[in-house]
Amino acid sequence: MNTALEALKGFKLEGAIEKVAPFGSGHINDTYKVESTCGNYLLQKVNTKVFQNTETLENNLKLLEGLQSPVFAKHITTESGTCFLVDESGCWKLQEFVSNAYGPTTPSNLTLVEEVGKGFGMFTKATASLKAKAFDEAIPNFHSLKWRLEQLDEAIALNIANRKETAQSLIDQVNAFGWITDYFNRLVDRGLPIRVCHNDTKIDNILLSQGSDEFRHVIDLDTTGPGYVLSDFGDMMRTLLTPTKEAELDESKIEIREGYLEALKSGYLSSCAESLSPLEIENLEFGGLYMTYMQAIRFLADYVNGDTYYKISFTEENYIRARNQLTLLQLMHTQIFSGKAN
Ligand code: GN1
Ligand code: MG
Repeated sequence: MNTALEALKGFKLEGAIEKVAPFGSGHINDTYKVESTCGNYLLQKVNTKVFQNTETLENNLKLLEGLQSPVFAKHITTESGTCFLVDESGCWKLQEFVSNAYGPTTPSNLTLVEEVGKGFGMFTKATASLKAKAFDEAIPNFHSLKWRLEQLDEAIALNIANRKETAQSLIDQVNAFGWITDYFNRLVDRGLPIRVCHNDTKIDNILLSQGSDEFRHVIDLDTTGPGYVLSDFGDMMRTLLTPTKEAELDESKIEIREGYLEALKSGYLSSCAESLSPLEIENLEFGGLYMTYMQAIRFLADYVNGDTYYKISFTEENYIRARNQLTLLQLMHTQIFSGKAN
């Protein structure tokens, strides 16, 4: 906590700090709620093993800030005018804590899902005027399925944690969905555009008003950069259609609830349909399969590697997460996509 207090000194904050306490449940960065005499803030310590290029983070966030859009929460700059502060203890950023707002963690009802869709749709619309080329990828190849598959192959070949055998049935399932890569490549060949994407549109990365569930802000902007609409719509499908959390122990609770995809799609398109091409709109549902597949591969590779990337709270957590993504993917395939591909 001392390092957090030290970092806070580098930001343009007027009041005296009263309290700093851990906040939220991200898998990568550490987040703190800061209470001060002139307001509350969210301080984030960026994981620099994952985000190795802090200059890229700075440039990308500046491009978003330039829009002055209410879609994003306001960042507090450092004494030298940057959004990120790099000191001996790491890389930090500070944003306003939005009062009377909350970050949903489970998609509890249809209205909430529609609102989340609307909010991320507002992100798509707000960023449509920006050139994707102006952004650099904060994590190179972040949403490249080809690269994610190569990483899994490498993890299996090295078998560092000696988990290849326990992972085998999941590896077989990944292989059985190999057609997803071909389907994606065909969409790219047909002209699927690269646009500015958030690249982490899971349910946790949005703020809604307490009580009314009205959209307030899109948060966790570090992965924003070039991408395909499949990533942003797909990650919402991955986290909004089933009531289960990623590490749900009871696999039988994973389901695609009736009406949820329609609510998500109608919320999303109500904000940004005019910013999307017909090819993008036609293929939104495939995004769910694409992102759920990629997330299964990422969790599985981390399990095989011995849990070096995602924070875990019990030994088999990455295995369970990968298993659950594959179960969800199977449901998406049969209930949403059957007849369209394969
Ligand atoms: C990570 O940091 P967090 O929890 O918002 C990850 C996402 C994954 C997600 C899975 C930089 O997001 O890509 O989809 O976990 N972020 C990074 O829950 O790897
Ligand atoms: Mg994130």
